[in-house]
Amino acid sequence: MKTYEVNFDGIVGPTHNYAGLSLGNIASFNNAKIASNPKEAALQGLEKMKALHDMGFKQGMIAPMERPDVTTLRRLGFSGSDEDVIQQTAKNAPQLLVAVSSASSMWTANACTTSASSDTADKRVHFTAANLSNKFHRSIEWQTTAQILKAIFSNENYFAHHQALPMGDHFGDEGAANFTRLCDGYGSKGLEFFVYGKQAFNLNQPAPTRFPARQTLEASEAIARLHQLDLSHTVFAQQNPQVIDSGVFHNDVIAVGNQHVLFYHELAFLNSDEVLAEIQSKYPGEKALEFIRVSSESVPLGDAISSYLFNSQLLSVNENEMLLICPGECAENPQVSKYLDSLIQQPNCIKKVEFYDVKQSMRNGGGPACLRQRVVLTEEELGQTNPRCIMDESMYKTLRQWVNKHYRDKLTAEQLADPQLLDESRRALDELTQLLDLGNVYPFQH
Ligand code: SUG
Repeated sequence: MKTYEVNFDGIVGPTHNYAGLSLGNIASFNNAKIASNPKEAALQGLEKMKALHDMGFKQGMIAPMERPDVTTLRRLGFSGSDEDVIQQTAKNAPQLLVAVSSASSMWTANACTTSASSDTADKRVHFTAANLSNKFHRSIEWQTTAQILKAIFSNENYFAHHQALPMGDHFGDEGAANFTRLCDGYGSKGLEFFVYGKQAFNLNQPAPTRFPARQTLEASEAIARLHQLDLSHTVFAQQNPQVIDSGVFHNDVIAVGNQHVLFYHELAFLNSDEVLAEIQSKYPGEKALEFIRVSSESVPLGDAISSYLFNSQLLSVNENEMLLICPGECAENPQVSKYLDSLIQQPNCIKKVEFYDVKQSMRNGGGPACLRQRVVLTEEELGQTNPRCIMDESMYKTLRQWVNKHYRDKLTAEQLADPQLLDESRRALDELTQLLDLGNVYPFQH
């Protein structure tokens, strides 16, 4: 049966802003407090989705969160009308208002980990919403994320949904940003490649010292158990602590894989040779794996991080050719651009590179690959997926109009206290749930 890799991109929410909330994410810190343009951010996201759809890829979308998150503010002791809650928070805890207003759910690579049905024992597609417990502003995403995932993939005969892992540092889970599936074809059995930042229960192991390790080995192991993955085809590898301390807060900032290809920076993994040998020996496919290693000499680590070269989408155009969708910043960086020119001349599968402008997202440390969750679906599973959440020409036009109608083109931290923003945002999301046929997934709808 035909099997697809469907990219589900996050629709950027109406409160997209720059708040410097993510320690260890250099772009988030560097751009803290500049004014954002939510309308432009959402349109940039839609353009990328539409471009992939036009190239013949299956493209889906995931709705944003209700923000500011008044429910969380109430849990933290603020009371009165919704307007009162926001005003009190703005006055007494402005940093908290900023955090509960983040549109960070747009980076759906972190929404969950997804396993393909050809890799799970019960032959269902499995989803675990990520607890994102390392960052407060992201730890409040998972409940709504889980609801939205259930509204897209509702048939339990095909789809299994798990609760997020327990909150706290020991089971810090950042979803598919630290997970790669390697396979001959999307429908074949795959190799599960989990990358973690530290071991939480074993403090004698290497770990970053400057910036946090957001994914633990223990979390990755729990996901593998929940998703009933075959451990003989599963690899758990440690990210190089040095790169985390340099600003590589997720593995997808330093490596990307697709089918039988792994494109990675030579500093990405601890004990790289052993990791690659284990992948090689556990690979269930028949194709020869292609490890495309990028040296520090070709692309220094700093350039890889600032350009987000590895946060690109690697897509199969046909049996033998792949396309790399890079952020525009890669074209602007002379060293990276030179490297990409040479990459497509080398004897490997990557034959074409295209650049997309996702600057609004990039300023918060989110490139093309952060903006999408990959879901491998057979034709039959795709037939069971909420059709309104799959992009087509008419949905693209509808969503563009929806963004143009509801979104502001400038937002600063001070404006987050404007009670009208909450109303605007709720009106927009209420309409969106109808457009995407999601039912009532937001607290304000209950
Ligand atoms: O979690 N940035 C996100 C970026 C996530 C990128 N995702 C992947 N690499 N898959 C984060 O650090 C910044 C928000 C702010 O500072 O306003 C933020 O949350």
